[in-house]
This record gives sequence, C-alpha cells and structure tokens, in this order.
Amino acid sequence: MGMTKHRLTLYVDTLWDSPWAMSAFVALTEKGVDFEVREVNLQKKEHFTPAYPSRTRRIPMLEADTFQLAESSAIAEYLEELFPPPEFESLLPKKLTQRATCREVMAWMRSDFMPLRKERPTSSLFFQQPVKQPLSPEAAAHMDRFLRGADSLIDENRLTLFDQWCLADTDLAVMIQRLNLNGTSLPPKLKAFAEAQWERPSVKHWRDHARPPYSS
Ligand SMILES: N[C@@H](CCC(=O)N[C@@H](CS)C(=O)NCC(=O)O)C(=O)O
Repeated sequence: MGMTKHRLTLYVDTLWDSPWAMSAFVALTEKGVDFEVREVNLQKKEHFTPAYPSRTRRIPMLEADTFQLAESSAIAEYLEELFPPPEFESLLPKKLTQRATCREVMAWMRSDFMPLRKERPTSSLFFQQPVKQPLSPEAAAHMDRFLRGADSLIDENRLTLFDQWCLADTDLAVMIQRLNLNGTSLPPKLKAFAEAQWERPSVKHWRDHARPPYSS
C-alpha cells in the first residue's frame, strides 16, 4: 500500500456484508493507497448515533481528512479524481463510451433488482450460507431481466467488461454470484466472468476478511 498525504478512513458494516461497502473497499484497495477501516454495527443501530457522522446514515462512508462522503458510486468517482490514473489504477475506463457504460452498470446494480437482492442476499456469498428456497415469481422475473442485460454486456471469452478492469466488473460480478453461488445454472460466459472477478485480489481481500459468526 502506498503513502498518501490524505488520512483515509472507510466505514463499513461489522459483518463485512454490504456490497456497496465492498465496492468502496475494492476501489480504495485498487488505488493502492493506505486507508483505515472502521466498522459500524448496523444491528446495534450504531449508524444512527452521533458517533457515526454520516449524512445519509448508511455505510459505506469515506473520510478523507475532514471531508466526509457517502454513496459508494460517489466515493468511486471521488477516488478516481483524487488518485488519478496512470499513476494509480483506474476505476473507470478511459474511452468515453466505455466510461459511460461502466457508470450505467454501477447505477443499474445499485437501483434495480430489489426482490432478487432480498431473496439472494450477500450473506449467502460472504458467509457461504446458500439459500435453498426457490425464487419468488417476482424475483425470477428480475433475474431473467438481469441475465438478459448481463448477457448483452459480457463478450464471449472475456473476463472483464472492457479491455481493462473497471469497478463495474466487481459490482456486476456480485450480482451474478448471488445466482451462481446459490445454485442457479448460468450461461458459461457469465459464470466464468463472475468467478474470475471473485478471485481478483482486491475482491478476495474483502471476502477473506474476518467476520463474526453468521446468525440469520
Ligand atoms: N446507495 C448506497 C447504498 C448504501 C446502503 O444501502 N447501505 C446499507 C448496507 S448495504 C446500510 O447502510 N443499511 C443500514 C440502514 O439502512 O439502516 C451506496 O451505494 O452506498
């Protein structure tokens, strides 16, 4: 990890279970800068106490010296400007249309598929607690729509969306893994994409972090 003149702190949930905290964590890790992580216990409602100074009362939040910023996609954009490529790893592609599509995917993952996200929660990924219950018809319809969109985004034999890794790869992989790791059989290219992204060191770092015992 590299030195930076900024003192960086990322606030995540105690369970290390939030896909959006994960995205911010991956963004910071990819930038290769030193940062501290502080855990906020959502079960104990610590995010509603004055000790947690976030405006949105959600995690993640990034603190850069005295500046505080919530919303994982805003955090990614800020980090990209604070630690710009080529000196630092890029979070967004260079080419305008790819950059725009990366932002589209990130916004899409954050705003859509609520029933699917609920029925295939990230606890099934990070605590290896597969969900056995079949998807409700509503979630299944969301899954079909998601898979059609993902299929059109990911090229055959390609393990990233574009020629270089971008943060949307991570966000998209999480959504695919909600299905893959819970036993849904997927088109091979989507499975290969998600499994390759899952092994990316920054993602593995998040996955492998110590967690308290699982309790549903
Ligand atoms: N759009 C936000 C979503 C953040 C979010 O939903 N965080 C959840 C954890 S995944 C949270 O803080 N939940 C606690 C609560 O809402 O009470 C982002 O991308 O950062």
